[in-house]
Amino acid sequence: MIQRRTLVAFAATALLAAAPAFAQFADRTIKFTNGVNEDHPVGVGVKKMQEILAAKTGGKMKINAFWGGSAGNDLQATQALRAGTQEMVCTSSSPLVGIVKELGVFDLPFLFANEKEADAVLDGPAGVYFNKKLEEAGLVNLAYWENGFRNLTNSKRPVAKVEDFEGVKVRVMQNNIFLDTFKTLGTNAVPMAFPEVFTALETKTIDGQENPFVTIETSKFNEVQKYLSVTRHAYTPFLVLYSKKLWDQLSPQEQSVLREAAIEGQKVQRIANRQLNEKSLASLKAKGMVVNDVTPAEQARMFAKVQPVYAKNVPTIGADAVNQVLDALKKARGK
Ligand code: TK8
Repeated sequence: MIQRRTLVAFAATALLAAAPAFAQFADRTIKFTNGVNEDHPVGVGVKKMQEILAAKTGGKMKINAFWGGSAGNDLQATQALRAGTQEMVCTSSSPLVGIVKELGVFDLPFLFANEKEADAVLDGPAGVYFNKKLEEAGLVNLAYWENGFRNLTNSKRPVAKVEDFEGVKVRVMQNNIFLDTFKTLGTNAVPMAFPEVFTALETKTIDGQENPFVTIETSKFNEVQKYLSVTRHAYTPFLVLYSKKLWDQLSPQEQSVLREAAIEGQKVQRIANRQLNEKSLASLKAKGMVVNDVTPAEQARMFAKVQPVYAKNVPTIGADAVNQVLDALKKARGK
């Protein structure tokens, strides 16, 4: 009996060995562009994806990653995905509102209080809802990764209360809601693509910008910015997008390995990002930035001041999308 079983197992192994290895996978080099630099935790996520692809496809599927906006900005890359001339991009949701207006909900100021709330929204039915909208626009979202809570930096003056925003020239993402928010707060807001920000700060074309600590540090904005304000005014997720046109040409096995890789990448990326967040703040201080905390009372005043941004933009985003997120938030807050 034991002998027969052993024989059957032996035959099965022999059969597997005889089949051409990894036949379900084609040789593919996937172009994956990033605005952030490779030392951002997105680099940890991409590396994880590369390892999984190497192991599960016998090295047939590879990711060729580009960093620091060296292969164009996120909006250009996203359009290339839609046209089917590039496979992947990791982008903030914000520059994409012209393509999927519903994503604007993530741009509403002071919407999320912490990462737990963001995860609850993105990893639940609301996340699926936005994925569907993206897919209708020719974009397959493999996973939500993290940039983090955004904070203001500038070279003009310490910003700790509402009045301090007045007249500071701040770069915002190419996004109407951010433009509206920063105008409403009193700044002179200028939309600009991310790869142009460092030089614009260096040449004083603009006074400031806003991004999470980790992105501020890995993009070296501290070299050209003096003041950092812990405003935490928005959490705009990273989307890990694949061109739908090119996705539809993949075999089901290729698709499932890519999905798995992006989700495994998400796990290590989020952990790395959260571990680095406080370290980056300390390191930015050590490198000479003046850090201004924003008290909860001041944050509440900022929130009150930007209420018109909600009134003006919610109709454009659509009640459906806003309610998806608000419902998930209510649940996450236990209400
Ligand atoms: C990285 C961008 C960037 C974003 C921005 O490509 O534009 O400020 O926060 O970090 O997605």
